[in-house]
Amino acid sequence: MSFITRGFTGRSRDHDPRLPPGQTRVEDWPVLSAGPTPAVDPAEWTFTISTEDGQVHRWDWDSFHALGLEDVETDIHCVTHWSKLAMPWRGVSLDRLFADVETSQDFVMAHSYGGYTTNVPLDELLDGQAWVAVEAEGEPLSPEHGGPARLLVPHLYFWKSAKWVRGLVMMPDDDPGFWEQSGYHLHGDPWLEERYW
Ligand SMILES: Nc1nc2c(c(=O)[nH]1)N[C@H]1C(S)=C(S)[C@@H](COP(=O)(O)O)O[C@H]1N2
Ligand SMILES: [Mo]
Repeated sequence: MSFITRGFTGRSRDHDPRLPPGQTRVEDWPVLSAGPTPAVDPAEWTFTISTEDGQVHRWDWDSFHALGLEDVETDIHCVTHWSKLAMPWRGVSLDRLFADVETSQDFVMAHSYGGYTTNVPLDELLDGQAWVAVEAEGEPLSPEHGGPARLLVPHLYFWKSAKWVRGLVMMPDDDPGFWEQSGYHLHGDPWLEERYW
C-alpha cells in the first residue's frame, strides 16, 4: 500500500516540465517510418529550396556543409505520445539556408526521398527554430532515422521533421502534406496538443 502511494506521489512530484501534455519520456529512440527506408548516398544527395519565381537554390553535400553546422540540444515530441529530452543534434539552420532566398510566399512543403511530404509555415522554420540535421547523439544520422539528412523542427510534433529530406518548395497556401492529408493537424504544436483534426 505505502509502496503504491509513494510511487504515485513520486511520479506527480517528478513530472518533468519539459514534457508537453499527454507525453511520456523515453530513453531509447523509436523508429517511425510510413514506408521503406530509402538508400540515399551523400555523394548523390542534394538539397533544394524552390520559390514561386522558378528559382531553385541547390546545395550538394559539400556546399551544404560549407554553410556551417550548429550544435543544437533539444527535446523531440512524437504525436504517438513519446518524447525524448535533451538530444544533441548537428545541422545547418534554416536561417542559413534561406539567407539568399527571396520569396513572398508564407508556407513550405518539405519533400523527402521516398515521397514523404509535410507542410510548415515559413516563419516557424526561421529564427533558430529549425535545421537540416546530419548528426544526432554524436553520430551521423542512421538511415532509419533519416540519414543522411533530415529536417529538425523540434517545437512541432516530430512528424514535421521530414526524414531523408531533399528539398523545400514555397507555397502560397498551407496545403497538407502526407500525414496532414490523413488527419494529422495542419500545424502540430505539442504544447497545444494539436494532434489530429
Ligand atoms: N520521410 C519521412 N519522414 C518522416 C516520417 C516518415 O514516415 N517518412 N515519419 C515522421 C514521423 S510520424 C515521426 S514520429 C518521425 C520519426 O522519426 P524517427 O524514426 O527518427 O524517430 O519522423 C517523421 N518524419
Ligand atoms: Mo510520428
